Amino acid sequence: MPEHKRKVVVMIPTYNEAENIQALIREILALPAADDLHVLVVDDDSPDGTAELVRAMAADDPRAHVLIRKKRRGRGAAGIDGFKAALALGADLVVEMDGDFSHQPRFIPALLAEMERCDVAIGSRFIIGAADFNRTFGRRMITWFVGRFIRRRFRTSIRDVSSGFRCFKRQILEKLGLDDLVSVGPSIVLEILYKLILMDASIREVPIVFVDRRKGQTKLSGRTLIKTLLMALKFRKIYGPPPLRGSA
Ligand SMILES: Nc1nc2c(ncn2[C@@H]2O[C@H](COP(=O)(O)OP(=O)(O)O)[C@@H](O)[C@H]2O)c(=O)[nH]1
Ligand SMILES: [Mg+2]
Repeated sequence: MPEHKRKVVVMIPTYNEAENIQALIREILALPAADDLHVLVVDDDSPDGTAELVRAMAADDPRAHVLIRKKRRGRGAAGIDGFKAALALGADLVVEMDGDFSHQPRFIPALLAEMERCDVAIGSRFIIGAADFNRTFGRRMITWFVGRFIRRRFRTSIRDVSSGFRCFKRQILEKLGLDDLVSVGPSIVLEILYKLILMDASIREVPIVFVDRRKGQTKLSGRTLIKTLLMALKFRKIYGPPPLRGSA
């Protein structure tokens, strides 16, 4: 057992999650945890008032925080600002997750427990004990094909390469070079994974059950998906090729 309570910041990028966010924060902050749990919502000035709802909670609970970004919108840019803000809050561990209940708070304790053994724990849909539920068949197929393609390209045996439900050690985020990341959109998830592979970070997967978003709508359009894949093709050029699997 660590002597001091680890400070854990759960970082949630949001765009129009007013229908989900308050219930989600309440569930996270009610988790039984030996750690000092905080939630940081990174909202891109959502027109539906997501940020105001979080601000109201933050006024009553010092463990709830909100960062409002008024500049360029984007899941990636928000994530980068969110990681930096989480480090500034003094986080020992940073969890990233979606704000729509697809990533269920009940899996956070398993991610945190795994951090005794790794630098990064990924909430995975594709290992024993996990499941990818309630999405359309088409969406599941896309995730599967993208995963197959990315695994080869990144030369990794990680099963769920596109999971955005992950926990990071502070030290690994500090080493990652957050200022140099190029993704503005959802390709950030893949870009960070690629950099972790190049850094030879120790990564472990923890089974989760992924469910469809509870309320509201996805922001991932077909166009964004294609843009994300095209970005993923560039990482080898930008950062160099991945090490051969099994090499020392
Ligand atoms: N800050 C911010 N968050 C975003 C943006 N786009 C999506 N998100 C959030 O990223 C998470 C995943 O997005 P979602 O639309 O559910 O994508 P999907 O799960 O791939 O269908 C959710 O919490 C969204 O609110 C954005 O442009 N800015
Ligand atoms: Mg979602």
